[in-house]
Amino acid sequence: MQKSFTLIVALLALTVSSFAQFPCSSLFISEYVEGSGNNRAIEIYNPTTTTQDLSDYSVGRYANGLTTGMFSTLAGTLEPYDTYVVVLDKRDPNGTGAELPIDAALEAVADTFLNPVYVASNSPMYFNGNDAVALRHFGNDIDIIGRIGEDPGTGWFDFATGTWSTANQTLVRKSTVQIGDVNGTDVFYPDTEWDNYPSNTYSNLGWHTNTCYTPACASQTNFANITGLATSYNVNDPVVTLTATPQGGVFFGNGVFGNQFSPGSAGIGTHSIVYTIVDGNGCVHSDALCTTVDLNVNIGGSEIASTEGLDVYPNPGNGLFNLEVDGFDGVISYTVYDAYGKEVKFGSFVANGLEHESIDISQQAIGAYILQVQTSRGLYHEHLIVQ
Ligand SMILES: [Ca+2]
Ligand SMILES: [Ca+2]
Ligand SMILES: [Ca+2]
Ligand SMILES: [Ca+2]
Repeated sequence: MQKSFTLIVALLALTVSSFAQFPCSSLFISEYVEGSGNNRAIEIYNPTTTTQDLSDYSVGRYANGLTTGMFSTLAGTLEPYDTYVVVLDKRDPNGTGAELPIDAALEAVADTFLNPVYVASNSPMYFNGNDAVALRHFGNDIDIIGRIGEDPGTGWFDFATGTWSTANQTLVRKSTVQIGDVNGTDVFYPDTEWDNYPSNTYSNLGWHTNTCYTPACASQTNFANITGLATSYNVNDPVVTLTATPQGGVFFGNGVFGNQFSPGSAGIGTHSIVYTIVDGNGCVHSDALCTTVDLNVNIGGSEIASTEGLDVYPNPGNGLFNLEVDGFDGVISYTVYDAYGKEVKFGSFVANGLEHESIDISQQAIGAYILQVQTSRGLYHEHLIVQ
């Protein structure tokens, strides 16, 4: 009992201390600009599905190894998967020395400007490489660049090569990072979560690529298309190679083997051929086309316009069909083909008024057949179903 109570308390403590620190659940810093002169920017990214009230957030720094920070509260809102670019407010074109204006390209991509006047005790955006920079939510650090309480000299250098750092660089958060670095006291290597760009690079500001974002699958209609399928085939036609865009999906349907469609294997009838592909976001896309496979009938004569006076019953049946002809004269011949175009029955008789002819294909397999009747008035076709 005591043990389980302790466990529950420990679990509760763990839950409280890591509140809101789940992937894709909190804002984080997606870009950091520490350039020449006064060129400074922090880009914030919203990886969540809801609009965030930026007045709950602040940005700032722990200067030169200090453990007390200075922060500026933000304002406005930030839409899901959007960015907010905070830039140091030095825009006076006549400024020189410490008042040097920021580059025009940086000014152009700002969503807000902060700290126009340097005040030693309150200058959050005046970081210069050796200051831990942080994003706060309700006064709590939720993402920290650098190490609070440590002055690294120039800046924190990358572990892999030791050739770049938090000074005179633009750092872009790797797209796979889905949560801020909430631990501001451990060793910091920028290359763990950041890619580096030359000093005064601004072209990545105002947007961020991140794996928290998955586009709605429904927004991608007409993504998959079957391109290599005719609307009709004869049953004796050769195998067809199916094609579709984009490549990499799979085909399904009667007569489909891999990317090959065999009209003969599909058999007589209408078949739905489906192409399915999964895109890079895990969205499933499909395209379906119908194709009809028919018998390749080469006997002359035109189809009888009206089937009045011709009937076959019972159909579907057990293989014993009655062909009824009424009002026809002369020789009537009939042929039954199976689904692969093979003749399985032939017969003929002389009609004189009302006639009944028995057609027996009960020895054939269950399936679909085609009955072709040749009369003095033309041809008549009907599907026979043996079940
Ligand atoms: Ca500093
Ligand atoms: Ca600098
Ligand atoms: Ca850290
Ligand atoms: Ca960016």
